[in-house]
Amino acid sequence: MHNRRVERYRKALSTSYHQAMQLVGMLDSPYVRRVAISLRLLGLPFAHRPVSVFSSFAQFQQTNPVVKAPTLVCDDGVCLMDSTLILDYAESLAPPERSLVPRAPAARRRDLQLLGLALAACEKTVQIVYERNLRPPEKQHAPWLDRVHGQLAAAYAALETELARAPLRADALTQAGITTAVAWGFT
Ligand SMILES: N[C@@H](CCC(=O)N[C@@H](CS)C(=O)NCC(=O)O)C(=O)O
Repeated sequence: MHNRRVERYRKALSTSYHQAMQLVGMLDSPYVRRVAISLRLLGLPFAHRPVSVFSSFAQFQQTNPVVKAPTLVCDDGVCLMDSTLILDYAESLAPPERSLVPRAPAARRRDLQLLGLALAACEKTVQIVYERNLRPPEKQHAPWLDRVHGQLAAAYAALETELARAPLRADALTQAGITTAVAWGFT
C-alpha cells in the first residue's frame, strides 16, 4: 500500500506527468487559487493555464464543456472539476506527511467546520459578483442581494468567532487555513 503511494507520488513528480497535469482557470477565482496553493504545498507539479470562464468561454469549452473553474486535466486527459474534489484526488497522490487534511477526528472536524464557512464566504461573494456584473442594473434583485450579503456576513462572523476562540496554527497549515486566507483576500 505504502509502496504504491510512493510510486504514484514519484509518477506525479516525473517530467511527463508535470507536463500533462494542468490546472485550468484564473487565479482570481478563489477556487482555482486554493487548488493552486494546495498543489504547490503538496509538492505536486502542474502547469497552470489561466483561461477565463467569461472572456474565454469558447476556449474553456474545448477543455471542459461544462466551463467550470477550476478544471484539472489529469495526465491521461481525464477532467476533474470542483476544487474540493480536485483536492481530494491531489491528496491521494501526495505523501501522507505533506497532507493538508488533519487525520484525527477532532482536528478533522474543526478543519471541516472552518472550511465550510470559508467556502460559503467564497460562494456568497461569487453570487454578489455575478448579480452585480452579469445582470443589467434594472434586472438586479435587491432582496436577493440583501439575503446573500446577510449570509456572507454570517459566514465571516462565525469564522471570526471560531478563530478568536482557537486560532489556526501558522506552523501547521491545513486546508482550512489556506481556504480562509483565500476567501478573505477574495471578498
Ligand atoms: N464549488 C465549485 C465552485 C467553482 C465555481 O463556481 N467557479 C466559478 C469561477 S469562480 C465558475 O466556474 N463560474 C462559471 C460558471 O459557473 O458558469 C468549486 O469548489 O470549484
